[in-house]
Amino acid sequence: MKKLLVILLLLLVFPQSVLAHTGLESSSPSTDETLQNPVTEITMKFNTELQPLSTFDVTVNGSDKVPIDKVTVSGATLKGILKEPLTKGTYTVNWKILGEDGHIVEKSYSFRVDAKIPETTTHGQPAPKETPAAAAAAPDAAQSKQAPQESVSPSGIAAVVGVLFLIILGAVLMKRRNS
Ligand SMILES: [Cu+2]
Repeated sequence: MKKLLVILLLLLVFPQSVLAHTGLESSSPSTDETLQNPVTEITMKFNTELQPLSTFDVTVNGSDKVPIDKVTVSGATLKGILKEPLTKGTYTVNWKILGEDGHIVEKSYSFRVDAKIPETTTHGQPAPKETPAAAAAAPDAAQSKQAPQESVSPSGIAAVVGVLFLIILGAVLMKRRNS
């Protein structure tokens, strides 16, 4: 009984261990970014470590899935290499991660790519090469901060209700024993 009360007390003192889920901190490409260069990989940084089953997929213009070669999880980073570079369209990254606390969190964000694809059918003439200046000007790999958009999930509410129930149950049992 004493042990149970200690656990309940700890849950009350550190409620964030029950309520705070893992969330996306930054990504490359970032949310709503428009890129002028083809995108070859997607990297997401989260605010806690991720568990191995975490993954994501990418859709283009709200429908077709884009093939991803490999998704890797390393610490708090989720990274995927695309089979073919993304060149034109609105891409949506749908991530589904297993956080440090064992909760599944799933959300999505979008970015746009409007890359100039070199012409290859100009009668033997080589395609115009991109100048280094143009390449440097592209806002590639920007790690921009995002406002946390996390909401309390039903599992978080269930955890709080469960804890409250246990406290009331504990109090009732204690009272019975004392009387
Ligand atoms: Cu959680």
